[in-house]
Amino acid sequence: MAKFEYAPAPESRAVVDLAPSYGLFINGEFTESQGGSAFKTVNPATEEVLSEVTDASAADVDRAVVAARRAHNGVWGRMSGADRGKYLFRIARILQERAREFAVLETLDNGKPIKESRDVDVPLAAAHFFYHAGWADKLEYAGLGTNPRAHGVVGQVIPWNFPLLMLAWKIAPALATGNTVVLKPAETTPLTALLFADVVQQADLPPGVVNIVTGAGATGQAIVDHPDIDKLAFTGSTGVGKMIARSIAGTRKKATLELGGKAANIIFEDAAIDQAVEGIVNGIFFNQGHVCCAGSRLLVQENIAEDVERRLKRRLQTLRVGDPLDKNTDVGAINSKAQLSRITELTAAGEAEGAQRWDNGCELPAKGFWFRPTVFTGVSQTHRIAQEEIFGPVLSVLTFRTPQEAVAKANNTPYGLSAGVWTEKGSRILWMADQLRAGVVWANTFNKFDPTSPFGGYKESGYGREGGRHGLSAYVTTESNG
Ligand code: TAP
Repeated sequence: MAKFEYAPAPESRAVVDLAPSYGLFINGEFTESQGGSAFKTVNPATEEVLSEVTDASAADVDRAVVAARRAHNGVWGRMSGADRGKYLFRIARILQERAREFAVLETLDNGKPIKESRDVDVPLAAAHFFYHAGWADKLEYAGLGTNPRAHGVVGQVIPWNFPLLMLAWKIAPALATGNTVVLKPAETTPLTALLFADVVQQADLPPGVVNIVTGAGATGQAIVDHPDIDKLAFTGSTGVGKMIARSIAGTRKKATLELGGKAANIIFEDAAIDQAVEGIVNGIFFNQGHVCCAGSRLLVQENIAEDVERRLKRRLQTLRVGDPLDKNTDVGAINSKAQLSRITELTAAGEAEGAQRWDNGCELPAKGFWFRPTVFTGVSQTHRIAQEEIFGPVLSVLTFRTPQEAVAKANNTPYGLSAGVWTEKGSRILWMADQLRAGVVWANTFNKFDPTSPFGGYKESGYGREGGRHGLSAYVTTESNG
């Protein structure tokens, strides 16, 4: 099917003011590293170097933790909830005021389409601060237990797929509950976290309440291992999550782990097929499939499978893949060369194991990291592409005959983060939601996020929840939970 020709509609990047290099944000100001080195962060759509960023050493992490402890004991931990709330409201408003700057920078550093950073990442990040600002003076009435108190200093390590949004998921509840933070953004996407440091200054937050240390895995490990961290909040791969759990076993540190997923998006024969096709596209091609809760396994009822596949492939041929800054782009660049290699390796395994590979045949830019929207049919449950997280724009299609079989196949995964159900029958939605071992079950929609709604996984997708009252509870101790 032919696509409409659109003239290019690039968003201007003039709104972003990039420094050639960045230090670390410790105790309210940008400082030089002590013994660390530097690395470059690139635009994955062009391979252009955007800036040079500090690879923080263990000594830098220690300075950040000391600053956070001082800020917690001296100011933030003693401040009334109402006053903390004012700071969070201020941050939320500044994020809204500077929304375009954040959206363009996120797209440059991450490769995601501007329409997603503009309409999803940045508004949701602001919404998280607004939501948690509202809780700051009401914690005693949140049903968290008797006399909720902050842990103290929280170490936070986040991934590259939603850099600003994951920062908001971490920092907003931590600050609302009276904790101070040391946060490490991912190596390939540090820039919006550094711009957030600017927002922290603009909001006049007391020094040391938020500290941003950039770096790679070793910097994250230094945060995990630091003896004066009271709680850890990690989002990332299950492999690193397990290492963290091992590192802190036997210590007094609390932890929440938000890890990987291999969600089933389940389409019943009575579903509204065209709407379901949109839900499939949103489920796996949103954010290039770099989504922990992506609907990467399509389970479709056998008698409608051919029809769904035909309509899906036709729809995928209309997706625009290319310049992430173009407002018409649907699918942007893969975040890094390493991630592209992983997707390439896993899709090759899918073919080798006997699944049928199809892609939308679109033209790809000559420079940068790109992968065509891809669908595998004839997938069986033992295939690697049905078991392992690909974290790219790749859908594995399986079929089922009965609701029981759909549940058995959906739950046949080490993960349990999310699932989707498409049917016209309300009772079936409720039955499925009850049977599926997944932290979030969407019905007749997919990838919907809201700060009021707890998000998190079962099994190897981690433990703890983020968002809603359940997310707050991870950031406090009470007389009942110690
Ligand atoms: P990871 O490789 O696990 O990296 C996540 C973060 O941990 C990065 O900041 C990383 O630094 C850091 N890190 C690496 N090794 C570490 C160590 N030994 N100790 C402490 N920190 C360490 O994951 P990723 O590739 O960035 O993200 C993709 C994964 O995250 C996927 O599996 C996805 O499902 C999961 N994810 C889950 C969720 C939720 S909410 N469940 C949300 C988004 C992503 P570097 O950047 O230098 O590697």
